Amino acid sequence: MFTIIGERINTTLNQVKDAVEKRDADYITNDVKKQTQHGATYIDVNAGARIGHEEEDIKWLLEVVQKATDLPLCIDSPDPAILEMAYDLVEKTPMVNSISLEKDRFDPMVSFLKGKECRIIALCMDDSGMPKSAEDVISRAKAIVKELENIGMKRNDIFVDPLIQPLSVDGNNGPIAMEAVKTIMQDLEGVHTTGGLSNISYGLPQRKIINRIFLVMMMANGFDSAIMDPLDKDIMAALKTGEMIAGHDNFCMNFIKSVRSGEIKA
Ligand code: THG
Repeated sequence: MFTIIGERINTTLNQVKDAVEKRDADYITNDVKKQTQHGATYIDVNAGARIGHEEEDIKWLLEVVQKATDLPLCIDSPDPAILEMAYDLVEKTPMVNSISLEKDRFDPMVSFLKGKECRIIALCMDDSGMPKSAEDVISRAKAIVKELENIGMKRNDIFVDPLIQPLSVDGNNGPIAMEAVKTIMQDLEGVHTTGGLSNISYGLPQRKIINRIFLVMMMANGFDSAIMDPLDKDIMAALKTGEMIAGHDNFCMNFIKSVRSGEIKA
């Protein structure tokens, strides 16, 4: 089954930032309830945008979000200390977003993850910077999965993020992501792949159609999770249709159900 990580509780979004600043629990509760109703698997929680306030903001958010949903959370921060603190505040086994091969991130993350029950997003990033080719992504994916297996993590709990980069920066960023995902899913059997879908369309007009077509093309290469907006009806329709065409919808029941409920309407 495709894993939908609902991206909307993120203080880079102005309305979320305002709500967090004002401690407006109703706004957050309402948004989380909607993401839950629309089929999110995890709710991503990122409080990184108010510099100097991440710790107090994420504490408050985790409490409010968990009151609003039974879904597990995806705790999202570049700071290992924040992730470690957040881990202790969640009730359900979380997705931890994220670890990378960058030394000052990798070492503290490994010591905190050892023996912990969780799922993990592994970024294909190391100290030499962003990957420049599919081969770069694939070699980092293999290296980080090996390290995570060494500390006892199961492939089924590892979500490799190939680091989707904008087409507006390099026209090859689509093919790089697709080729990397295809090889990762073949060569590292059992892992998942995920990533921030909307990165692909950064700097271009009409971003939604780009994100939507990109999602289905990635799915054709084995992509089985995304950090995305579950309230975007069109992308959710594309996802369900893609799942059916990829052979992941027994007797097309999910598709038919979504048509009957009005969620999918061409
Ligand atoms: N990989 C991993 N984690 C991530 C990312 C990733 N976490 C953060 C981010 N990238 C994914 N989350 C979001 C959250 C919201 C939006 C995009 C990605 C979003 N963006 C609109 C935009 O880009 O135009 C903002 C528009 C608005 O203000 O509403 O909604 O890649 N592991």
